Amino acid sequence: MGTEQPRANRHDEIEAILERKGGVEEARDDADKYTVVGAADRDTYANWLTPIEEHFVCHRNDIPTVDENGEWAISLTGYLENTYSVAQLRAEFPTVAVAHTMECAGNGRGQHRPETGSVQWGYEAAGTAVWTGTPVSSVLRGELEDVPDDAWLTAVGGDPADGEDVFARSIPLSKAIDDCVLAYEMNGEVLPREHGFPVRLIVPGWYGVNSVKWLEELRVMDGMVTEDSLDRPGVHAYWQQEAYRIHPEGVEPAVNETVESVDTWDQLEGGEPDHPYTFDQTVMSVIGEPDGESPVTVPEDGTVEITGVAWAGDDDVASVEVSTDGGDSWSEAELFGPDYAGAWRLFRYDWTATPGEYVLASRATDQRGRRQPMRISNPDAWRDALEDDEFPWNEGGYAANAVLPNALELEVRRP
Ligand SMILES: Nc1nc2c(c(=O)[nH]1)N[C@H]1C(S)=C(S)[C@@H](COP(=O)(O)O)O[C@H]1N2
Ligand SMILES: [Mo]
Repeated sequence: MGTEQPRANRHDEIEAILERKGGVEEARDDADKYTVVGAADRDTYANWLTPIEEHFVCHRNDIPTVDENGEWAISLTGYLENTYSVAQLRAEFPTVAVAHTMECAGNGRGQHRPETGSVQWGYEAAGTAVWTGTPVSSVLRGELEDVPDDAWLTAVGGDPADGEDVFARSIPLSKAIDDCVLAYEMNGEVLPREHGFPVRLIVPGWYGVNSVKWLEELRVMDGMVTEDSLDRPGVHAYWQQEAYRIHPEGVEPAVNETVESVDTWDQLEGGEPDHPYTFDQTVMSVIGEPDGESPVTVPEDGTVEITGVAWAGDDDVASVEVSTDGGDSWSEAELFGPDYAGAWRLFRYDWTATPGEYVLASRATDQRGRRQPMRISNPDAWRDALEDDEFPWNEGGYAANAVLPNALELEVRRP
C-alpha cells in the first residue's frame, strides 16, 4: 500500500514542472499524494490542441531516471515473450499519431460535497494532445496466435513503486489493438519526462490513469491484473482493483478478473460490476471563452461568442447545449473543428448579449443519448442519483461530469 508520507522530492519536482510549463498551476492536494499541476486558465478550453505548457500532469511516484542515451526497453510477457528497445519501436514499426483527450479520472473531484480526499480538481485536469508513436497492434501482430480474443493487456510503469504499489493498469486486449499507441512524442516534441519519457501507453478516450507513463512491461493475461499476477515484487493490484474504483463511502470494491462492459457509464447505470472501474471517459464539457475573469463589453453587433470543448470517451459527442441563466434554459451550440475518435470537439454559440449578470453553463450529450447530469449528489444517493439528474457522489471522487459545478459567472457591460 502506498505511503501517505509527504515526499521531499515531490515538491522540487512540482517546482521544476511549474518552471518548464508556464500555463499550469499546482493543484490542491492536502494529502500530498500526487505530483499534480492543472491548466492555469479557463481559456485552455477554448482551443482544440492543448500546448504542452498548459497540459495537466498527474502521477503518484517519482519520475524514473532514464540513462543518458535514453536507453529503455519494453518487455512483452504473460502470453508473450519478447523485448523491444524504444529505438527498435521507432525503427521497426510504422509511426502513427493519435489525438487523445487526456482526462484524469479525478477531474471534478473537488466539486464533491462533503469533500473527498486527494487532489481537489475542478475541470483543469483535462487536455488534448497529439501523441506520436508505434501502434500496439503493430508490435503485437506476430505474437497473438495462442492468445484468446478476450484476453487483457496489463501495462506496467517503470516508476519506482511508492511503498510497494506497482503502477499496473489493465485494459482489454481488443481495445489495445484497436487504437492504442506506444507514444514517444507529444505535440511533435520529444515526450517530456513528466509526461512519460521515453515511452508511454496512450489509450484514446479513456481516463488518464489507463495511459501508463514510463512504460516498462506489457503483459497479456486472461484477465485484469490481480494480486500476484505479475512476475515482480510489490503489490500488483492496487491501482486497478482498489484505487480508481467508483464506490460509496466505506466500501471495499470486490476484485474482478473481467467485466461485461468497459464503458464507465454503463457500469454505473447497469450496476455491473457493483463498483465501476474508470475506463472510458463519461460525457463532459467545459466553456473556455468567455472565461469570466473580467467583464465582457457588448460588441457592436450584440453577439458574444461562447466557445468550449466537449468529449465523451469512446463515444461521439452528439450535441452540446449552452445556458446563460445557470441552467434554467438551454440553446443548441454548434460543433466545429477536428473530429477524431478519442479527442474532444470544439463547440460555439452566438449569444445575443445585453448588459447584466449571467451564469454560463454547458451540457453535452453523447451519441448514446447520455447527458451530463446537473449536479453531484449527496453521499447517500449512490446510483439513485442518476434518476434525479445528479452524478453519484463517490468516495474517490471519480468520473464526475456534472454541469453546474463548472458554470461561470459573467458580467456583460454596455459599450
Ligand atoms: N507510470 C505511471 N503512469 C501514470 C501515472 C502514474 O502515477 N504512474 N498516473 C496516471 C494518471 S492518474 C493520469 S491522470 C495520467 C496523466 O498523464 P499526464 O501527466 O501526461 O497528463 O497519467 C497516468 N499514468
Ligand atoms: Mo489521474
